[in-house]
Amino acid sequence: MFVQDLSSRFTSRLRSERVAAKLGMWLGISFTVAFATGLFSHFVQHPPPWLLWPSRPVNLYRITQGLHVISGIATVPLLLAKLWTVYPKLWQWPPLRSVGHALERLFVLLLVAGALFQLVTGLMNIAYSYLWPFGFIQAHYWTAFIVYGALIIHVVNEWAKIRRNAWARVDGADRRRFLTTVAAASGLAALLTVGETFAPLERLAVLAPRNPRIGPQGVPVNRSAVAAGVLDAIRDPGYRLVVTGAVRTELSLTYEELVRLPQHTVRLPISCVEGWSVECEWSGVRLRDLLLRAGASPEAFVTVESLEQTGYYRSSEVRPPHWNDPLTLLALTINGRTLDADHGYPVRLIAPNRPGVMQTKWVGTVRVA
Ligand SMILES: Nc1nc2c(c(=O)[nH]1)N[C@H]1C(S)=C(S)[C@@H](COP(=O)(O)O)O[C@H]1N2
Ligand SMILES: [Mo]
Repeated sequence: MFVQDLSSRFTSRLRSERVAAKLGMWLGISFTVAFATGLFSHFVQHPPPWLLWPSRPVNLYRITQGLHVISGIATVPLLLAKLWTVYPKLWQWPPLRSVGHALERLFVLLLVAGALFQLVTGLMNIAYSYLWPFGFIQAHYWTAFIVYGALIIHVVNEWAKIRRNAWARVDGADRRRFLTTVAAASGLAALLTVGETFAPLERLAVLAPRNPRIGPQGVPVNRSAVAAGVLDAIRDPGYRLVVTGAVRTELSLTYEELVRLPQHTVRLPISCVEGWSVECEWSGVRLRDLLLRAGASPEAFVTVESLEQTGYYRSSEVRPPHWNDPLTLLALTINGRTLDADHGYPVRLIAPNRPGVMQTKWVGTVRVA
């Protein structure tokens, strides 16, 4: 019986093994950057008990997380081009030649499905549309291992083709033009987003969901005081900042007492995990000064708790390298003005080299473990 291999019906001259290999190499780089920076972000937010991240360099997390989101965005044109280049293979005949071939195709399927899932849900996440019924963070984390594992298997399986093609010149001006166009689209996507974290290019950030200058006091906000349900608690004249737990002397300070303590000024960024970041000038009380005054051990683990009653980010852990750092403040002002309710009035944590989600707002309690 004659069976036609349908994959031969696709005749675009732009498709070639070498074009596919080049795109694959670029994707290998962007996926590696995204995977490495993603793992870093995960272990900064969920460190095992023995892991003490340094508080310097001040901008490290800002850079790695900016790279994470921007490499994801730059991947979109690369992945679409790669899928267009190789999709005739979907119709190859016979579809499964052997057990080995079946497994190979299964891993390619996992790779493609997983990569599309990461990009689509990742883009929806940075656009603040949480339309799916599962937890983004868990799904994004575990799918990353599936995708990266399938990628390694794919590279091993295709190694002969990669060696043959990846460093060789692409033949044909039309194919080279195609690759240049894809690279330009990828670079443009990155360029139109990078301004959400790199201030000099802020005006180009038309693809960025957050403009780093728009918000109360010129700084964006993810969770407002109204959304967090803290308006009554932060206006309560009975407000006290309490330092408690494993301390020699518990402290309970009114807002006026905090204002009268020695104030320090620092320049530190808010680096949201969703990619935007903005540097501000903060002033307030050093967390270290309060903890040492309360008699906490310099090795103690500390938790900063918000007046917010529920919500994922109502508290965060501050380990010794961070709270001993003189730059770590319980801030009372932002850019020279009393904190807006949305930025954490009366008191918010600000520390160097730390994700935005761990810069707790509306702080009521500092608990020493
Ligand atoms: N209590 C509390 N603090 C919080 C949050 C929150 O939801 N609750 N959101 C965090 C997130 S995700 C970020 S990016 C920063 C943003 O700070 P800003 O609103 O002052 O820009 O606050 C963090 N602090
Ligand atoms: Mo954030």
